[in-house]
Amino acid sequence: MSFINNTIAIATTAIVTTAATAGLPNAHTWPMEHIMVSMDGANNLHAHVNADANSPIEMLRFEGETYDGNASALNDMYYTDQFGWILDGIVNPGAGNSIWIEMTTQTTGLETYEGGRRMMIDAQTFNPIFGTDASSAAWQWSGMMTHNWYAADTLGDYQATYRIFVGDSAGNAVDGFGETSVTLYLRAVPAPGSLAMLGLGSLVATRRKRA
Ligand SMILES: [Cu+2]
Repeated sequence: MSFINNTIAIATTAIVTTAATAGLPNAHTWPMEHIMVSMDGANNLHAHVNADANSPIEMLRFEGETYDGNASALNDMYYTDQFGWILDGIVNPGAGNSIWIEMTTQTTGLETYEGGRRMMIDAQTFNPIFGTDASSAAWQWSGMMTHNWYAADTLGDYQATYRIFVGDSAGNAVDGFGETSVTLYLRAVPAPGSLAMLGLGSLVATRRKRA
């Protein structure tokens, strides 16, 4: 696995929107919110994200949409792929090792499914990760920009805290590297048009009753 500085690549792809693919969720309604993972000269990892408890990333439900295959886990859920893991600068975990991200605590009801590059949603696995559906709490990160899918079926605030460390191929922490942690904040919110839609629905129902 090679870890390279992909900051320049991100700058050029950030302005490109994704194309909707039939049967898959659509990411193009949100800007990216990157979790920047870096390594200093003493081999200590660092992570930075701008979204905090006061500015959580919103999860939205898209009424009437259904998704195919593993992506069907997002059906009728509030979801987002806005958060993306990205390397910042040169990160060298050593031959055979990689960066592992382990969910240590999270709000009950928060689910995560594996994503990838937003330009290639049809290549994403949508496998449950970070403990969702009894999956491992630890996820081996490729080092490439990865936008995982966060989902919940209930309105409200959610958060998840992750341990970020250098591990071998089996996920065992490797000596000589300093680990770090980061907390992501999310909020499941009603869609902007949902109240108007409710109003329209009740109007139609009233008319039917009178007919
Ligand atoms: Cu991104």
